[in-house]
Amino acid sequence: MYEPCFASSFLPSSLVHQRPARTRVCTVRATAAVAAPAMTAFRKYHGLGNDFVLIDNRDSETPALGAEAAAAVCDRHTGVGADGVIFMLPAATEGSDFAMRLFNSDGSEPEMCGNGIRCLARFAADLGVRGQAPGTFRVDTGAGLIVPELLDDGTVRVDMGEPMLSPCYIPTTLQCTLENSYVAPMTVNDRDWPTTAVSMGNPHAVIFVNEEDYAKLDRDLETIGPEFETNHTFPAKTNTEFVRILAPDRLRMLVWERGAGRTRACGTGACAVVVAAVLTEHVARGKDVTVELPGGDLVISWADDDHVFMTGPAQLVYSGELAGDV
Ligand code: ZDP
Repeated sequence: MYEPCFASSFLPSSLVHQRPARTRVCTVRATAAVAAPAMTAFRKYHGLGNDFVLIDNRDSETPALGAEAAAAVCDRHTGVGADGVIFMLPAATEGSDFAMRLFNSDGSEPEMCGNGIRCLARFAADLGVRGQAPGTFRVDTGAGLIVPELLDDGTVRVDMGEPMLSPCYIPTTLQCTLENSYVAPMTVNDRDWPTTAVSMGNPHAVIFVNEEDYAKLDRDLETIGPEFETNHTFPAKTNTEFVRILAPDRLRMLVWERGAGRTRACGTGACAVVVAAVLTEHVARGKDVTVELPGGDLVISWADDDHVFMTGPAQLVYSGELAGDV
């Protein structure tokens, strides 16, 4: 387990010679580092089994790992094993506390990550980072400013901002617009799937299915998932959620993530699912909806001010150091 020399610095001492801005380091470890390969301190967290390697990168605008190294870290046999790697970067806009960037497990870079930002908020709190408002962080992301709040019960509630429904912004060529009741067919494996496209900063294709199709999709997800992910109607690829309506306030979803495949949970996906369910009049606007994911439940509401709120857990798994040659 990694132990920093000083509580004020989360940097591994082996990196200090490259990062003079943070100075107070015990001599022995700094000397030893000259011969050792560069090590990068990390902590691993998960939100409902959607797991991430988190790196404190506030001393540089450039992520400590490139896309290829991040993908290697995510490998479950030769790396740490994760669905993505998340970097806490210096604030990018006035009034924010820090910025988030992440790589999916295949090395692609998404705009946002719902489970990941809950983990990032927990990570920041665990490192002693203080937001400008107590218990709340203002985070710059590729989807704009996102605001997670640490609740007393240990869960994290996130203001995920407003969904985007305009096809050109999602981006999709499917005309899931008001004129079409927000549903358009996506053809995959010779079948037309009624799809609602929603962006939570990142693209989502939401498909409501019956119990029988849900079970079959679950069995076949590894083969059919990539067909949705790379469908030509989503030029930036897409995350895909298959959803069953269990009750007006309870949905169950299965997810195939862009760049990460089958995951146990997807926060932006759960938000997109509730937005799609409101648009298609399956659930009510402004009410808490429980979304059952393979890894557990998230509570989502699409509030009257258009912002989507997501509440769920984020847990520390362990701390460590990445070897320089991962
Ligand atoms: O948009 C994408 O490429 C997603 N794979 C990003 C990750 C989304 C995530 N699962 C979430 O919780 O929102 C982390």
